[in-house]
Amino acid sequence: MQWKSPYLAAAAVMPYTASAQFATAAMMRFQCSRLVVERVDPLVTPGMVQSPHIHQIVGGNSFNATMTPVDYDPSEESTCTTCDYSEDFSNYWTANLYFKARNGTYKRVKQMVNLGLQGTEGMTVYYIPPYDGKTTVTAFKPVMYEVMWDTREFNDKSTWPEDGSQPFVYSMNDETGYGWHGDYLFGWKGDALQRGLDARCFGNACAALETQRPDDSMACTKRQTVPEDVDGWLEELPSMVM
Ligand SMILES: [Cu+2]
Repeated sequence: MQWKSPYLAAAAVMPYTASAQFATAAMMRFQCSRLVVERVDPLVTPGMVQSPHIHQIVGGNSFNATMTPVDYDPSEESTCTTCDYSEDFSNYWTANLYFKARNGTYKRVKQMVNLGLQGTEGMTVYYIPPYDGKTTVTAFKPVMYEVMWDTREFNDKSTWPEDGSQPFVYSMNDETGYGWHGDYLFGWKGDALQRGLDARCFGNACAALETQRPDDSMACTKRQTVPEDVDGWLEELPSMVM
């Protein structure tokens, strides 16, 4: 991965360079703000608190370590969601990015909100409507997401490693960038997603779907299962404290 300053971007299935096209393509594109930052992963390490590394999670507030797919319905269990589309109680989560300073301490790099959207950290979620019989279709999965990091706080190169190497590391202690990953647990209420796709909803507001104001989505948060500092300078990556 190439590290770009002042912003870094990554998408679950798309390269960074494709993201500009998403902003104008006919697809659902919406903000889901930060719900919580914690070491929980109900798919990779179900029931485990804490999981081996830390994620930022967005979406429905019923997120927890034990969400058995199919049996557990986040749209029934949640009382709010951080997403613009208020019927989307899905959870989306991604590995966090850290800045590793010359003195060996770490600080989490905050995620930033995409062009035209409002929220707190989080990610941009995209859903692609079904083939309309006209446009060229490729083998995209219907959901993808994009995360951007605001690295401006770490622009001072005198704080970077002395050997000239780049200073960013993913929460799995991955300095190469190849290990970035995200996961997803479906939680749309009833047939809401199908309704939205059938109506060829576009952007983050659509007559076929219920939406909420950014103030409401940002007010939806969840306490960490195990409280720990995620914003200060850390001696070690949370992933390395086992
Ligand atoms: Cu992970």
